[in-house]
Amino acid sequence: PPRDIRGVIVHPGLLDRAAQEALVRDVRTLVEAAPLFRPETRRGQKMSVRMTSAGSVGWVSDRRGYRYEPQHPAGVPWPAIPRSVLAIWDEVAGVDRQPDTCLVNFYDADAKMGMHQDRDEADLRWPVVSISLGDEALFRIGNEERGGRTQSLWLRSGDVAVLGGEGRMLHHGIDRIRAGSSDLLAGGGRLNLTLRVAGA
Ligand code: MD3
Ligand code: FE
Repeated sequence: PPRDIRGVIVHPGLLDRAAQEALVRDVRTLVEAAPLFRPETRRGQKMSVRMTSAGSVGWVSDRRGYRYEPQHPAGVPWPAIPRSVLAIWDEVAGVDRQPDTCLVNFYDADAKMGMHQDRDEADLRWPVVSISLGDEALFRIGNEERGGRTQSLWLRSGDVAVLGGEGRMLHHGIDRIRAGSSDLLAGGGRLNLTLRVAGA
């Protein structure tokens, strides 16, 4: 059954092994068209997570800041969001609107993501759907304001989270990956796919 952690709805093991393998194949094809890159923060620090996107726009970050752009940094359009990924949105998002972007995050054994809010989308009322594949990740959920108490939980391969309503504006991050905890990805690591409505 789904778990509700302060408005963050987690569906543990929603995706079976075959569905996870199919997603990994589709993401591999996507990454061939739009290679993973390491974004830089506004302060010029390379992030440890490697990223790319699919959809009509994709998330980029550099010294000019965080934003959605219609092209990969290499100057090519982002590939389409795979049908396999859109089908998961349709199953869990609960809204009559399709996402226009899918962010692909790849974590190697040492990657992490600091606490942040997702607020680069034009309308913050649309939910975000997150799909975890590969190694387990220690996910931390905070508050709408910075600081305060936090709750941690492990996200495992095949888990799907829906961040909507009360959960949408909470600070959150990935403290660490449990390297070697999954054999889904050859070479190890973790993939996280986040589907969003970025445009107006
Ligand atoms: C809670 N990614 O890409 S996904 C991100 O596992 C991001 O790669 C993490 O945070 C990852 O922005 C966490 C789960 C998630 C995504 C969006 C959220 C949790 C969220 C938005 C609001 C609250
Ligand atoms: Fe986020």
